[in-house]
Amino acid sequence: MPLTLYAVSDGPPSLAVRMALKALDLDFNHISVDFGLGEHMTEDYAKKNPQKEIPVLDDNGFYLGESNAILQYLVDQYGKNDKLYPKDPKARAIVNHRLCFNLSTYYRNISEHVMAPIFFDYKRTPLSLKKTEIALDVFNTYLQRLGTKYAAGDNLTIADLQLVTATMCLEAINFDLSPYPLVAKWYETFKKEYPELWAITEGGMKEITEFEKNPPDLSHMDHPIHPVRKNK
Ligand SMILES: N[C@@H](CCC(=O)N[C@@H](CS)C(=O)NCC(=O)O)C(=O)O
Repeated sequence: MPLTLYAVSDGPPSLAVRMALKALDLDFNHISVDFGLGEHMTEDYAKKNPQKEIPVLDDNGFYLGESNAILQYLVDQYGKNDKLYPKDPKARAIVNHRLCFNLSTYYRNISEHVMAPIFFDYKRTPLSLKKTEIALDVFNTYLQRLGTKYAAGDNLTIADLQLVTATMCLEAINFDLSPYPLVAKWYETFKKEYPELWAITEGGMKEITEFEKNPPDLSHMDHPIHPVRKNK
């Protein structure tokens, strides 16, 4: 039985997993989860992922949430080689580090600044901007110190897939990356060298750009955490 991915079309973690499936040339059933309808908040969905988050991978009854874990599993289980997720301990440690950096800091801060105010009743604030700028500055420093073409080495790895989808959120709102020249260069290199992967993420970016202009109406949603914007 092929793999099944429960994904959302504009969600960076979902887009990173879809890029990995493409890079690994794996067939999969693509189940689009409707975030606006709260399809991920049902008890049935919680059987697949008690965190009620998207994406979820189903490999023949083996359910896995958390996009970093999914990416690691896909390469370990199905990769024809270990390029996307090297087995050498030091090379792997750098990939793991960048994945943790993305989850704890980079995407977390970008998401708070860019995504949360689009979907819910949050504002972009000087603090959310500052946290985003610090995250970008740190990423720029990592690129400078390692001195490689990609985030964890000279080859593309799963860390780049996550970091690219996070950076895409910034492009979606026309955020100026020029103060972070190595981030800007790395991002453009990825687009140029992996157009078939970028096309997947670009599709999500177009949706976010559209939502930035016309925020989605989620006023019907009863979200357990996020304040829902009430339409005027
Ligand atoms: N750490 C998780 C985050 C996944 C995540 O937050 N996904 C969003 C959609 S992009 C979600 O499901 N949010 C649930 C909600 O806000 O109700 C991962 O990397 O898979």
